[in-house]
Amino acid sequence: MTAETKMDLTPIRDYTDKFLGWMRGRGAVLIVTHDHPDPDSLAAAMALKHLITVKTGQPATVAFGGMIGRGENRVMVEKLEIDLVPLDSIDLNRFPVVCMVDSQPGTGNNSFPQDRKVDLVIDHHPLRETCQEVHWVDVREEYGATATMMYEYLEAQEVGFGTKLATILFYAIKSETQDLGRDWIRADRRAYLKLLPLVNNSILFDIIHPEVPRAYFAHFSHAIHNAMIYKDILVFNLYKIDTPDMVAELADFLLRVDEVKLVLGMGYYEGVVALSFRTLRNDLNSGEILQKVVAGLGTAGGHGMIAGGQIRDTGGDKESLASLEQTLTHRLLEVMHCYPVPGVPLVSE
Ligand SMILES: [Mn+2]
Repeated sequence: MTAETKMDLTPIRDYTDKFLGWMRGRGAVLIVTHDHPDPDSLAAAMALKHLITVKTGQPATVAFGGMIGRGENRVMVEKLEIDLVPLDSIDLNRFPVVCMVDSQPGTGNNSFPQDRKVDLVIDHHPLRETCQEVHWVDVREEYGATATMMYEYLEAQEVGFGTKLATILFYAIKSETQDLGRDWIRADRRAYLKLLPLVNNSILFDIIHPEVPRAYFAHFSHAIHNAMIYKDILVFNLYKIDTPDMVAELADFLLRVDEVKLVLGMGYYEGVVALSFRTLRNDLNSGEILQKVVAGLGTAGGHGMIAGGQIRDTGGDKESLASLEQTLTHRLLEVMHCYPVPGVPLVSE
């Protein structure tokens, strides 16, 4: 064993022993992901389900809000047989135990009713006050992925798992940290390296290179053509979209523009404006910046270099969305102390 892979799992074993002991015999378990779940929340949920099933024998159901839109995620759910149901399709009273992964109560990015009790939270986003009401809380803000925490749980409990779950966990760490290039720590690298030999690389290839509909390219085209650059900040507006996670995908894509260090993107899906914020600067706190930008309008949260947000109860027509873009741009420039600065289009014909 090299120094890199060595780790004292005793505290994690003790903690997981305790909550598994508490859970044992309490009945059906519900595991909630954040809305429009990404690979990290899906992986964490599937790993927790596996852990609970093996260790307690209790049935566990994974439920999500929103939709699974992104091509990579759809291929992942299909090929890796990820078994999950929409949150609004189940009777919540059937579940005496509720767990939440990669999210926390009251963040605005999950659809679990706020007046209902959550028993266990596993997350790597900044700790929220609402977790004071939660019995079992493991929030490690420094971790790059919740999947890394779940890998450590399985390891500490000596629970074996197959190539499918290994591939899910590996892909989660890979995509969430962009191959250990963004917001990662040694623990993520350790889990990534330990999972690598267990991965089904043919399925992994299919996930990374999914077939996508023509509409996917239309979103790219819209974003590229209406993106505006203000100094080193790029803002784009997708207006109405059919897959909310397109905003995050395009935010990552447009962050590659050489003079750009910050990207804010927005898109409207079923009554909610989805926001994505990305930066290459590691001296900034993306979650806090986006929270200031949406103050009084919506909710936001995130890590150092990536953040997401939601604005509800807003018009979905072109004028309302254009005016919201103006408001958010103005606020972001003020937060970054560079208002006013003229905007120039990313591309000009
Ligand atoms: Mn995550």
